[in-house]
Amino acid sequence: MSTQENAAARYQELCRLIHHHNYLYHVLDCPEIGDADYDRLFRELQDLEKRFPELATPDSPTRRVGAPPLARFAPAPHAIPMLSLDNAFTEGDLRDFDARVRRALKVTEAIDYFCELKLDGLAVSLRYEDRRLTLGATRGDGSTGETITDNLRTVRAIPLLLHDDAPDLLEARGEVYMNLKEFRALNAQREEDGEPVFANPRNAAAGSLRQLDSAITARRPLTMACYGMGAGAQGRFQRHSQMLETLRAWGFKVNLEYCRKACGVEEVVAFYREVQEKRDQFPFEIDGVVIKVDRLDWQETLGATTHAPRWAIAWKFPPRRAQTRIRAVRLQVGRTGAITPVAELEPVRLSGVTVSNASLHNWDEIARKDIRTGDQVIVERAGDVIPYVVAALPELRNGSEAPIPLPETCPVCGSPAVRLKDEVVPRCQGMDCPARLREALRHFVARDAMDIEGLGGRTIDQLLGQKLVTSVADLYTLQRDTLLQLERMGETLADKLLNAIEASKKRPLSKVLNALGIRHVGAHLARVLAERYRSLEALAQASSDELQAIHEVGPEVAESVTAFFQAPHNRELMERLKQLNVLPEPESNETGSAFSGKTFVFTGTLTLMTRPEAENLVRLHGGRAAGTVSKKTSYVVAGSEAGSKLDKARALNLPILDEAQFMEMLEQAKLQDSTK
Ligand code: 3B9
Repeated sequence: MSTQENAAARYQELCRLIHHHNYLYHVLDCPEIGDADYDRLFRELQDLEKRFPELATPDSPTRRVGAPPLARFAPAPHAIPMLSLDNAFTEGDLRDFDARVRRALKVTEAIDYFCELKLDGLAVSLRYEDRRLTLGATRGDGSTGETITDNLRTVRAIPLLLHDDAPDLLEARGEVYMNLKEFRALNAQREEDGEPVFANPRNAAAGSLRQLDSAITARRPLTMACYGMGAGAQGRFQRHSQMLETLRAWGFKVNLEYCRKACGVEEVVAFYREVQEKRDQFPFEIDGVVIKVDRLDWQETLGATTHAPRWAIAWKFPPRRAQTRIRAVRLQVGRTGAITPVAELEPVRLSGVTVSNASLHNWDEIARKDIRTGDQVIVERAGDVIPYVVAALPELRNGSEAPIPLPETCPVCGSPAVRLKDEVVPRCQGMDCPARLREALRHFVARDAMDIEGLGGRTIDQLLGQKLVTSVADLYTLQRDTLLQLERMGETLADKLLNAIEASKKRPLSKVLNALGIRHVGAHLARVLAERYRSLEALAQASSDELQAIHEVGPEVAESVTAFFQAPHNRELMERLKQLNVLPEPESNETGSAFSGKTFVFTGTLTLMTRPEAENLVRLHGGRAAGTVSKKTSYVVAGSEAGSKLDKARALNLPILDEAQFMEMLEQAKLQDSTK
């Protein structure tokens, strides 16, 4: 045998061994060899791939350390949608669900349910072709996610290669998450490195999966458990539980040991109570249990709405609470001048993280709950949201507690703080308030605004402290020498920052509009406005009536926009930005745009793909898919047995395509968009 053939044989053997030990460790949780032996095998494989690069395959275990960084994530249309779950919050909700199920199925006896844990992570979909992982995607909006295959390959619990008996095409779905132990270790390390810590395991998992550089994902302790299938299940199973067992047999991690078959609603309730009781003992964070009708034929009969199956429900746990004391109350001034009270707490642990601040919302809430500085209080944290003070415990007072007064002046600049009649918080009226400017700057440079990377809170504070910036426009006058005088600012960093500032002069109009922080105009409305107007000048001239003619723009938004552009200091700001060459670009479609501005309506039965698939492909190329035919429809695609929509299209004299013509257009669009 030649060296080459030897190498190939050893390569295959090593891949097989490493896959096997990976599986034992990360999926089954029962390793057969120690870390050192595993590392030896792994290094031998790496070495072999270095010497014989032609041997390396995409599903090599070495790929788990990451691939070259991407410029962006490609859209990943889901042929079968990734649905979410309806929620139950009380036992009554659960009983209603059971009643609905039995009524729809016309069944009087107890239903077999399959109960699972609801892991607090991120839903992903994994596609396998010929048993190899070919596509990994996020859920996105359920019909289109993002392609994150390189990132998912780094997750050790995700098989790169399925066992022999798996079907040729398979889509597994489940949750990527982080175990609490690893989450705490990761945060401890970040704290040590001076990096911001993650608020919870879910954010840590999300932040890790969102990396364009999969080498970063590879260093994060992610894992994944499956709870269902997209493609590949058809006609193969009778029961959901059987499908999960089979997924496990094919190589996936399925948390079956935490699941339970429950016959009838009483057993479901018992399961829920048991799990809630043990909530703190699981190695991962859960936010409830998921209850599914086990029989797949019944699932089919029950069907789904556009957003969730009717055969499943998530029964959520109440948010976690803890008791602690309010040490002091700090007043925060936002970018609109809103002054909000924040309680500084004696640190307390709550669902795996230390909480030392909690929102008090506003003075109406403070009065209603009679909260005082020094009080013992109950704090609550539901999912991702900031912890807040639920209630005070007045019976624990010792007399030293003090009421929280409504401020009459801004705590930062001393300007009058005025509470308007419809508002819940007082607002600082100072136009030059440093706190407002600080928040305005932070908002201005944020990712979905001007996206000026490298301009973090600390640098902003330095710039403000030295009065180098007194308006967002001043960012564009910063000189290299000035920056270099700042603490911790080296040449590399200064140049990077200057480049980022320069690049931000040409952001899409929607980002610039968002950056300006016009009241009621967030990222979404900014896009809506930017699609209608081509420049800031054009928008500045729009009347309130004209604005209200836009779908989604009501009187409040319209007034806010016109008021913004009428205010003299905003006019000055616009003028200055223009002089400094900050010239927003008219909106264009970032991804595929062959169909940009075109609206498609599908009617009748398609044979080559499903309607959601076809609609996703239209969107992928920048077009819109609508459900009803109107004058604004660009094309009607008619499958067989098309009905009234086709008649209407004829009546309106719209272009009508058959399926083959549509496929041809799609091919053209693919070509056009791929050469961009
Ligand atoms: C199309 C657990 C979670 C979960 C389902 C879960 C989240 C979602 C779900 C998955 N934990 N289980 N299960 N333990 N966090 C049940 C919503 N299922 C689907 O997404 C789904 C999608 C389906 C059926 C189920 O069928 C259709 C096919 C074509 C069109 C419409 C529906």
